[in-house]
Amino acid sequence: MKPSLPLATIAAALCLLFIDTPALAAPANSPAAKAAATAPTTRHHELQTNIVDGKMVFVDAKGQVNPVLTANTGDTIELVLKSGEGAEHDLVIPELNVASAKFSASSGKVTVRFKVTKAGSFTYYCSIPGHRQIGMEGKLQVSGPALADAGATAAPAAGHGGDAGSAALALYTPAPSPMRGPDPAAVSVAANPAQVPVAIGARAPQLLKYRMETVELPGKLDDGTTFTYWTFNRQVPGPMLRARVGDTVELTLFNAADSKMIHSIDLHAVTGGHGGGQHTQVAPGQEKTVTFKALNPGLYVYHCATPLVPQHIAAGMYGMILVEPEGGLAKVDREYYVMQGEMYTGRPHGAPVHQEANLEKMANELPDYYVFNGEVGALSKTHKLQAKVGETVRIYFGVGGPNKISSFHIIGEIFDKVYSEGSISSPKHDVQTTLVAPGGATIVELKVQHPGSYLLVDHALSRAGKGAVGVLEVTGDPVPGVFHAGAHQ
Ligand SMILES: [Cu+2]
Repeated sequence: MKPSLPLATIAAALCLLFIDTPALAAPANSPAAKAAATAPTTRHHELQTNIVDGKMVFVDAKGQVNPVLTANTGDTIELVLKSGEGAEHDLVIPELNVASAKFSASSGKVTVRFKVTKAGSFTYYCSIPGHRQIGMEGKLQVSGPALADAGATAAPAAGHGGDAGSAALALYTPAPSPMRGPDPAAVSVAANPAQVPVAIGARAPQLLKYRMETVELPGKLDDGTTFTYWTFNRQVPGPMLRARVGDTVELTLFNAADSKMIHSIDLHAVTGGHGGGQHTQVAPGQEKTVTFKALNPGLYVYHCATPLVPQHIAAGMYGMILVEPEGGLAKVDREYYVMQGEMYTGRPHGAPVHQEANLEKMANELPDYYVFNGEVGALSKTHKLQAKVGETVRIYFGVGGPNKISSFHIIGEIFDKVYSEGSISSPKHDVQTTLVAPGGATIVELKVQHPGSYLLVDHALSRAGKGAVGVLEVTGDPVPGVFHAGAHQ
């Protein structure tokens, strides 16, 4: 998929977070006259991908980062490509209609070979979304006259490389993802909203150690529809973390060995280091650790911060950390953990297929699905919220996004307290609907006073039809006078 201009612009802006120095090496100098006199030859280059100074780059056999490749018209160029850190990449030169096969730790080396027939300066880069913007690009300088027989700008040379998984020239046309049926291996990734860590209470600050794993896996998006989720701990949202103000948190992020992508974590509760994103860019099979002090109480979103960031978020990479104030929060009868996100898929909502992420729709903010806890039905079928009449329920509610604001509402209930924007200091009282920003959170509390099925929705109600519905099931006897159907008795 070739990023659209707005997408590339966003990605480039995000990459400013990570890139401190220009990615390109010094330009080559190949005098045209000398080049023209050189007989055509085959130029062999080995390029290995890696992460250098927080950037993704190509490195040649001499250790040169994003080397300038040189050739003369008529030469054949053979590129042997290997994923040094294990993540999936490719190499394309759209101006020359050159594209390698994708390569990763599991594919081994691939080879792309082509003949150059046109002089000029051409850009090679990785076409995996976000990778070019975070550093994976370099130049191919071709000297000499254009060849008279140049029909195409590149032509396949005879024979292919002998490496495992080798691939020859392919025209650069972004391949539409093939339609395939729902993945039979898909599992539910929906986080159980009742899995909330125990309250901190009144203890003194201490050191907490958390370990999380990023996992890419096929999950059930809806009945008969699956999707390749990218997750923290195989669930959406990722696990809720809980600390108190003043705690020191040591967080280790391990990226599963079979991941195709680099992943990371940016926690909005963290001061410094891009919230952790700067120092947790983790290649498949690796792990990285950051340590931070929880300086401010509140409810905070965390998310993957690897380009293309909205793509990683839309695939499920978000969660929340609660930082309790000194002395803890007031006791309630039940606590729940709910997050909203939107998803952009290649096929329409409800298609009985394995859905692929659609980055054009993401750039245009036109989601096909809105979900609570990762999948359609997560909170209306798989894990309903439960309470009994007379109990006080607290919901930790956040929006992963990546793009859409939620107008969070429970049909037939009123929030007795809302800690807007996750700020614990001073709640609002008696609220019907509360806005929650992407990358933002809120805490709502309600005492349930009448039995029934209460629907959790985003009150932008078209989104209910796209999946954003949950259920709070309240059991028990009605309180006289609160509500009954029919006339006053
Ligand atoms: Cu990620």
